Amino acid sequence: MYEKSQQLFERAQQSIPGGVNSPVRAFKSVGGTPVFMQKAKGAYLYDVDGNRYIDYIASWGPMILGHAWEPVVTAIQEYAAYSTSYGAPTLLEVEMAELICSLAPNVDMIRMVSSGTEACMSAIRLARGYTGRNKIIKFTGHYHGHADPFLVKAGSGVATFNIQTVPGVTPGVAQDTLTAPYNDLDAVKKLAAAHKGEIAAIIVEPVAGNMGCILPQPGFLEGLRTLCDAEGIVFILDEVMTGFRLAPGGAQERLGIRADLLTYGKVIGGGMPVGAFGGKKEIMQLIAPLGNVYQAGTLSGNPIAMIAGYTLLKELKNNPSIYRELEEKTLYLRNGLDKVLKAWGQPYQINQLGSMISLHFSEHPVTDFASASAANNARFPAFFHAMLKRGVYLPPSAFESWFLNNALTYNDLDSTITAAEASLKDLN
Ligand code: KE4
Repeated sequence: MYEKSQQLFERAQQSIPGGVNSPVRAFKSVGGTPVFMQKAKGAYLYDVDGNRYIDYIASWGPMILGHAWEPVVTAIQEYAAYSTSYGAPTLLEVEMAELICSLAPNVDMIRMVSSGTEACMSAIRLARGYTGRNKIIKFTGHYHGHADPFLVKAGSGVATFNIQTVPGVTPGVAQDTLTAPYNDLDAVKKLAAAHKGEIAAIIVEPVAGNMGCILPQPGFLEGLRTLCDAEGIVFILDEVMTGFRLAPGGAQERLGIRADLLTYGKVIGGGMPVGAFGGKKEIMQLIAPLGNVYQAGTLSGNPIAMIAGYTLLKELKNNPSIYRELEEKTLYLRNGLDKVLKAWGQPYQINQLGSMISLHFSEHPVTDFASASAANNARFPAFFHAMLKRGVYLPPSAFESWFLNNALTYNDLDSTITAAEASLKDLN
């Protein structure tokens, strides 16, 4: 079933650390061999052994309309012929910036970069430059990319591999990263009081997606907003996952919250390497060459990445019914899973908002990293592989959100629910 993937994985490990270019792909926490993909179309992935999978990773978020969505493919093909990079400003970058600003009401200015990590690290530097303060607050289990300041109690692969302290992150850096449990406003207030006048920014995933999908408790984000206003702290929403996925205006629109700075990635590039950070002009104007907070990138605003992202975002803006369709499909999946899990009879939780969803083998609600970690995560690998062999490709970790794409049909969802019912029996 996976012979060619196994051969390729053996070969890949000779020249690539762990055989992958990003740790979460290695199947390390679920065991077995990562399947190597050959191609994909719509909601389906095809691996090198010819197996077909219904995809619930969507490249960790970007493929919101499904793989190889025709208009993006055509746009890339056309623009590649003009050159794949200039290193000079282009009209496309202006159009992309204007489009994003039209979708996020409090984004006056935006700077394009090439990954979510770059977006988040730049936003933190900017907040420090703007406030003249050094410390940041992040939340346990949240993941903002692999820049040093964020690799303190981080989520995603850092949580998956249970890396308590990442070698190479110096104490000098780590000391400026304060952490609090997600959804614990009192803990944040205590940190702010203990470090009065020292905190440059609070950065948060408005809907957490890197410890499974975990929703903000009512009042939590609003409480952070109020605290930031009171203490002169820059409020940063990391919308790399939620941006343009939960609504055209992302989590800000969906949850009715406003940040000072936003970071974006994933959907914004339509599958190409794109990130961005933006927000209030008063802050953004400190970014070089306007101001002295230096940030740069050879391929920032790359024309191929821009046209891919622009084509996708334009579709999402012009057809917001996509979000209702996506949510209806996700609720259908959620209800179907609920039914088979109830019949299975063991403890579980399903967390979901919009087209983000996750399953936790937990007796108690999963509201933060501690409760996500306390789940019976030893069950997840068996469930993952049971689903994989039935043609359903889930994120290979209990500490990740699933992402639906709008190419999924209700037949695909029914097949997924049926596969889950059979897979749960394998767990008994
Ligand atoms: P990238 O540098 O991977 O483009 O983005 C970093 C990032 C920042 N903020 C949030 C909320 C994120 O979820 C991410 C990246 N997400 C992971 C998936 N959990 C990317 C997958 C991977 O690491 O391969």
